[in-house]
Amino acid sequence: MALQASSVLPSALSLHKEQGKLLDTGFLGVSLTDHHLKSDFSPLALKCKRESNQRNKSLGPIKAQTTATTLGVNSATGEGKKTLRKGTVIITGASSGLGLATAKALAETGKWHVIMACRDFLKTERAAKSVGLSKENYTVMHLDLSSLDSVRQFVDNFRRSERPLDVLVCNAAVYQPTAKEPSFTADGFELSVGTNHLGHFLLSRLLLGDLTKSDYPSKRLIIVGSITGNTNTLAGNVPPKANLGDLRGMAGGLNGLNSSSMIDGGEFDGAKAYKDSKVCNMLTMQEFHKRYHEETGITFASLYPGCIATTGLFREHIPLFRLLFPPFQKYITKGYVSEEESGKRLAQVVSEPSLTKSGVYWSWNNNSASFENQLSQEASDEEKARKVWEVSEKLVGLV
Ligand code: NDP
Ligand code: PMR
Repeated sequence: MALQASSVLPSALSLHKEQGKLLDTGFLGVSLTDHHLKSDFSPLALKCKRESNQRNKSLGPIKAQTTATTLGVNSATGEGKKTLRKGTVIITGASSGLGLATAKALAETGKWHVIMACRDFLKTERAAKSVGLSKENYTVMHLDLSSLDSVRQFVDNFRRSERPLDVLVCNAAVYQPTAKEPSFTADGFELSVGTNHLGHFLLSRLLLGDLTKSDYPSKRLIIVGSITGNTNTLAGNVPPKANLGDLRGMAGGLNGLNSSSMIDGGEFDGAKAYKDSKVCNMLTMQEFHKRYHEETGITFASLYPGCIATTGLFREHIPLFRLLFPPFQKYITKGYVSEEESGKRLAQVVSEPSLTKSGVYWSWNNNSASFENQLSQEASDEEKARKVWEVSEKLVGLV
């Protein structure tokens, strides 16, 4: 049986000590010297990425930039001055953590109206107040990603608001590391993949036309990914590892009845289901880019915002994990970022003119400088991206 590192961090560490294998197999069975593993922050990787970033800055955004002077602008008063109109951004899961911090970072610029697309209205209103959002900068709209009906209803409601859609951020997620049995969405899909991937897949497919219509200078669709879905990193090699296999469970509907609840057809594992869902998120971004970037001019992007070890994502983890995870990330892996910093990062991907390149998985180095990161083999597998897309569109009823 695979070592369940996610079940409890310190005991996972001591297990290897007891077995005397720490030196042989490295940290949690992951060899630290394995040349296949690339730290996100390796100086060489950073240098290459910065160079390609520079190249792309000069080439990539031309199309979007040239439209900036004519589109998405308001003609201001008598002087004939033109200003960029306020952008509208939908952020799913904006009631806490990364989503809330991003809503705050964008709203306080005064340049964005944030649609907080959330399942709990009251919680979201309270959260908005707690971070000082002012009323004219946000609207709460109901969205439960674990129900395809709710996704469709959200899209209808949003259209009725008659706001343009300039940026969509697929951020919401659930993580069930301690669940012994799978739970399911309203449509019968395993909950993590159903919510984190399938709900967002339907949402973004339905809203693609709305984004395309936007006259904003740089319209974007952003799907939040993670390091833990990327097996070319140390974090991505902590068991259980992401692996979509041949998608047999997904093709069977992830319902745990006539098919497995896991994408690869294996036994249920909540931590793996989450990581698999993040691989789907990152593959979906690339498939969107391949199919629609040229035609629509939309920037499709994903990101790893850093390890925001204090968020509600870990609410179902055991208390000891929640206690030790933040200091572990702060002082040992040094991968920790505050919610505020992570919000600034995602806000950059939403609005920075320098981050208009499409098809990119963004990360940040220890100085908080963004760079184009490399996805694992599986998370950048074109054939898998196509298959995930095709199976997903069947599951959500688009074909
Ligand atoms: P939080 O738990 O703080 O935020 C998750 C949000 O998703 C909450 O607003 C939650 O709503 C919402 N949500 C959950 N289920 C649904 C649903 N069915 N319908 C609508 N909304 C739902 O976690 P984070 O801020 O950490 O996570 C945000 C994103 O960041 C996720 O995509 C995660 O994968 C990613 N990420 C997080 C990292 C971290 O270290 N924390 C690292 C890398 C990526 P509610 O408040 O109602 O529960
Ligand atoms: Mg990880 C550079 C090392 C690094 C980073 C950046 C993360 C991020 N983690 C790292 C290393 C390790 N983690 C190591 C060596 C271990 C073994 C002790 C370890 C363990 C661990 C656990 C048990 N880590 C975890 C868990 C979780 O339950 C979290 C998870 O997988 O959630 C899906 C998690 C995470 N580690 C991260 C990040 C960003 C997470 C959580 C969030 C996410 O990917 O969305």
